[in-house]
Amino acid sequence: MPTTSTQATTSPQDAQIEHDRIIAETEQRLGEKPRIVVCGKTGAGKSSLINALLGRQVNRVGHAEPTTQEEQEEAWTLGENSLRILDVPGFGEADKHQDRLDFIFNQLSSSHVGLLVVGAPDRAWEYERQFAQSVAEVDADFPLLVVGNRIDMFNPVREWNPQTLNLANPSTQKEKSIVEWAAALATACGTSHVLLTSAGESFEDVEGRYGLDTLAAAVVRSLPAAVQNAAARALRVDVDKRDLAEKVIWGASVTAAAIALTPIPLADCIPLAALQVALIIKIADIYGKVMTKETAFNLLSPVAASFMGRLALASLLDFFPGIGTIAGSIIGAGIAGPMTYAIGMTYLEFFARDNFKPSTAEVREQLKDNYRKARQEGHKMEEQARAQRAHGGKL
Ligand SMILES: Nc1nc2c(ncn2[C@@H]2O[C@H](COP(=O)(O)OP(=O)(O)OP(=O)(O)O)[C@@H](O)[C@H]2O)c(=O)[nH]1
Ligand SMILES: [Mg+2]
Repeated sequence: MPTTSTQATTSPQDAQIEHDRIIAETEQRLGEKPRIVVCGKTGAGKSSLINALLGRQVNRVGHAEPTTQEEQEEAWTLGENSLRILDVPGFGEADKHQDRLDFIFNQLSSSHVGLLVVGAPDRAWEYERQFAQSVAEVDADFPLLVVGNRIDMFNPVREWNPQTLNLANPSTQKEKSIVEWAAALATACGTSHVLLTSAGESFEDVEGRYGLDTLAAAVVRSLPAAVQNAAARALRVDVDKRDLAEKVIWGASVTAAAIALTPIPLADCIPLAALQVALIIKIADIYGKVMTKETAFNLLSPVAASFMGRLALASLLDFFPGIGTIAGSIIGAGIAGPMTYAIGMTYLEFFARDNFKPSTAEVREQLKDNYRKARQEGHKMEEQARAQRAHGGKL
């Protein structure tokens, strides 16, 4: 029976429409233009490749010595939309290697796709292997595309015709060398596929360029994965922030319990209020907001203000059952700890949702709920406060 090919044939126009759609959707979902960071050893041809992709000579290209010394971001127009592409100084120079890596790893969190450019016919891939491995360790799903550049440099060097190059069915010595090199490089970098390019001997060498459209298409195809990864990353950051905020709140609550180990009359609760103001400022800081003492203090109203005797004590008693009577109100460790904890958790919930100005009604509702939960931890806070005091821990 004759077999029919089921392979879809996509016209260049359809491919372009699809790319436009993916890029536009990515930008919308990320809330910013996708950013591609181009990394690799010095001399691999990163700057040359960017110039060729952009069709503009934006980056300085070197000859013998390391060239790019500072990062440079450019707009990369692809069809109707554009991406951002970042050139960074190369790694691999003994005295600067670690600094360069640190810089690149700092850029990863604000980038969406990485290109690891490797210059052919080099086979010393230890730096690249380590780099790809470290990226996977830092962010397992970060899309890192490995690009084998300068493939025109395989022997015989003069025999370079990008138009007739056939890497699907290699027959010439050059084609076979390229394919064998790419397979070994893929293994070294722990990837299944290497994109092969030639940026040309110089910017003017337009005829010598190879693989740039395929590279651009691969970058576009990696964008949906980049969106997913960015979302997962944001979630991880949120979890990290919450973890940190909860630790800070717990620490402040134990300190509050320690302050009140010798029960204090309500009227003398200034140290507690100060501690809670500091706590609010710290939680806001974790969520990226600079808050003044005044704002934090106002936020604590009506709760903190109650401590200072500014509001009716009745409202405080309403919030925190167990304080005692209005006349003889004193705050002990079993109250001060949970109270602080409830205040911290209440503002954490607001700040995590970007609400830095909750209304009094909102605060009251949350606070009551959180205080009920916090009281169950009151004993633990008091125990830790006593242990802290016994060990001479500072308040
Ligand atoms: N023949 C050939 N030469 C290339 C190719 N790509 C880059 N080169 C040459 O390789 C040298 C280094 O290129 P750059 O683009 O400066 O390399 P880089 O990776 O940006 O290097 P640093 O900025 O030092 O990190 C230059 O002489 C380029 O002309 C290529 O595909 N083929
Ligand atoms: Mg460069």
